[in-house]
Amino acid sequence: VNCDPAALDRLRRKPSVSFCNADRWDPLCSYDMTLLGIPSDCGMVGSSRSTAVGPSALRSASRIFPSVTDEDGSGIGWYDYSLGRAILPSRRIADAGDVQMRRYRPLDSLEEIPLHVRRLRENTKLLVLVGGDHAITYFTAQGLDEGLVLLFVDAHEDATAMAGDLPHNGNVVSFLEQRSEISAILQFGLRGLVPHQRRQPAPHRKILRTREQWCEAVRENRDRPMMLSIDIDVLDPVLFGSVASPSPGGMTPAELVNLVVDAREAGARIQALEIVEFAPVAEDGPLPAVTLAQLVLRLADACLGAT
Ligand SMILES: [Mn+2]
Repeated sequence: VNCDPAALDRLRRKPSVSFCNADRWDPLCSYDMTLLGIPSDCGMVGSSRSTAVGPSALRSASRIFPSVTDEDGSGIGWYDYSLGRAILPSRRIADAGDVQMRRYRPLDSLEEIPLHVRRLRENTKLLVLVGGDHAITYFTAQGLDEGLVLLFVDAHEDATAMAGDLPHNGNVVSFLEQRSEISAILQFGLRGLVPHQRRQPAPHRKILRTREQWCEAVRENRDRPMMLSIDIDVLDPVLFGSVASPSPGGMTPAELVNLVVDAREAGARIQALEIVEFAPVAEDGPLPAVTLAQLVLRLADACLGAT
């Protein structure tokens, strides 16, 4: 894997449409938020859908929310009627394109992910990573700071037994549990039924069932760097069905935003917001991608907090 920054920058695919029409990422500028697409489906098991189209579907839908820039280069943000206030006001947003997935050498592409994450964090407060299947978390987390706390919001535990050298979207948490640079894994949103003999979590992995437990666990870890990994199947599939493994029940988009607001108010310093498992197919129509585009803006606002 080539570590030269300029060579790494050339490896990212430049999309024809950027997220919300934002500027292309430039190493000489600084940003509040940079979006990176990771169109991997290497870790998908048991679904005919693919997460490889996630970033491009999101970008296309986001065109109806164009970002507008002031004379000084900062964004003017968006007014959110449902919140009754501006979101992402004065925030500088960039789109860094997609990690290039090489079909014949997928492992090379996956192993480059931490390098891209480190590179983009040099001039970015909040990195927004759009997958891709949930196995990418194994690689994105390696690009963040030592002692990382992983906030893992998902309908599923993703902790089945490890098999082989690389994670898939059903066992990525088992692999993440083994990484010494991750100090805690806090899971929220689990639902549904599995066979009763599930593995016990490692001592540093906590399954949180209530908002109070969530806030308390975030508060205990507030001095550590954090990454928020959201499996979009945590939403109710009636409201958002473009996922590989829908599970009945689940959150509304507004509840998900409020969960992140709670985390920030409990002191979370979120370095990266990751959204995975978006797997649209043509018959879903355009609505899920529009829902997700709005949600990405609201979640990023919740992570960054007041200007
Ligand atoms: Mn997952």
